[in-house]
Amino acid sequence: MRNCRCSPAEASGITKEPWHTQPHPQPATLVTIDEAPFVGETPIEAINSWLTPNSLYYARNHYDVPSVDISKWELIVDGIVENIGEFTYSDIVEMPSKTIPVTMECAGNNRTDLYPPVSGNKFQGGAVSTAIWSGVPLNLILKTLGIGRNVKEIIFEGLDSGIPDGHKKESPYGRSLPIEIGMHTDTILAYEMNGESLPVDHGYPLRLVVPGWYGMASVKWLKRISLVDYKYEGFFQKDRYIIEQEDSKPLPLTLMKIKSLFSKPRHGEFCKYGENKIAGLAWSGTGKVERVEISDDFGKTWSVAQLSDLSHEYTWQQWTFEWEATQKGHNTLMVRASDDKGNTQPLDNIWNRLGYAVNGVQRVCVNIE
Ligand SMILES: Nc1nc2c(c(=O)[nH]1)N[C@H]1C(S)=C(S)[C@@H](COP(=O)(O)O)O[C@H]1N2
Ligand SMILES: [Mo]
Repeated sequence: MRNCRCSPAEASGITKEPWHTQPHPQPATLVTIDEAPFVGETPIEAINSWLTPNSLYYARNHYDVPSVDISKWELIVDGIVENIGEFTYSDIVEMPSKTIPVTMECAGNNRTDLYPPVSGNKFQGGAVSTAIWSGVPLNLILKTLGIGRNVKEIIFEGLDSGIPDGHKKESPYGRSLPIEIGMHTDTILAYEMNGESLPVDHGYPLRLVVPGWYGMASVKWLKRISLVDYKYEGFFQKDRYIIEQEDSKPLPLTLMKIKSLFSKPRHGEFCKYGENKIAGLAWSGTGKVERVEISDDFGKTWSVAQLSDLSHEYTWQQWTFEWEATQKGHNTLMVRASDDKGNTQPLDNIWNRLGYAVNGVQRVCVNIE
């Protein structure tokens, strides 16, 4: 186990920067991970509030962002349906809507914590955000059209397309969901994000939002939805967003794993000798966050943190803890969350070639004056 994320040299070199006595400047933009197509993560300093402003919500684009002429845009719903659906933007916004706050994490978040390093977007911890989404429940549209017999999956196709790695043919970004997930009352086609019209980077004019799932499921810039009686095997279903396993079939990623983070203190910060109020966030797609624990002795003992009452089914929760620093100099703090389905974060990250679902216990190193 790597006890500390800073090397001894780095630890001894933690210097008293002027910023530590002043409020952190709030960066106004995303941290660029890739320029074309644009990929950006929320700056670590901004991951301290329950809701993420649209301008700081992480963005993960596989291809160039499509621009849409709304007067020509249409959503097609076809496949095994009694009536094929064609919806204009105004058809969609006039239907009964639902508003749900959701925490969404990219499956590649914290990929840079893996050792040996893996290829892929170099996300640190900022590819996770929370927004309040409004849109039409997908089941409402499907029920109106009439679902045919033997439907197994729903395929969602985006307007963005390109040539996936190692392939020759161009294909759109596409993903499928089991019919039961698509029919869940909280699976929505969203056209609003935090009360604003969906920003272009986040899927304007319409995107899928699948609460509890890693971000890849929530297809942006929707063009077509097809009901099928087979297993969809597109690139982003079969070749990506899977955990490869020795001697057995790859595991497709679905629900977000239990995870937690520190928003205060940050790695490398100074803390007081004695009482310090520390805080952070915890979330899980597999259940309700039930317990958050803190350790300052490399996991030998754990103390329970306070969880905020505010509890939406699909969002992260804030936690706080009064930490008594009894040892001057360099200290390592660890945070570990568990959910009500018995899932707990592992002490160490589980390495996988594509660098997904990294949810090992996070550590911060602090200096006590
Ligand atoms: N059409 C389309 N949908 C997409 C993607 C994409 O590249 N194209 N990226 C997916 C991935 S991997 C994630 S993590 C989320 C990110 O959504 P955001 O950019 O709004 O944060 O969108 C998903 N939906
Ligand atoms: Mo992602």
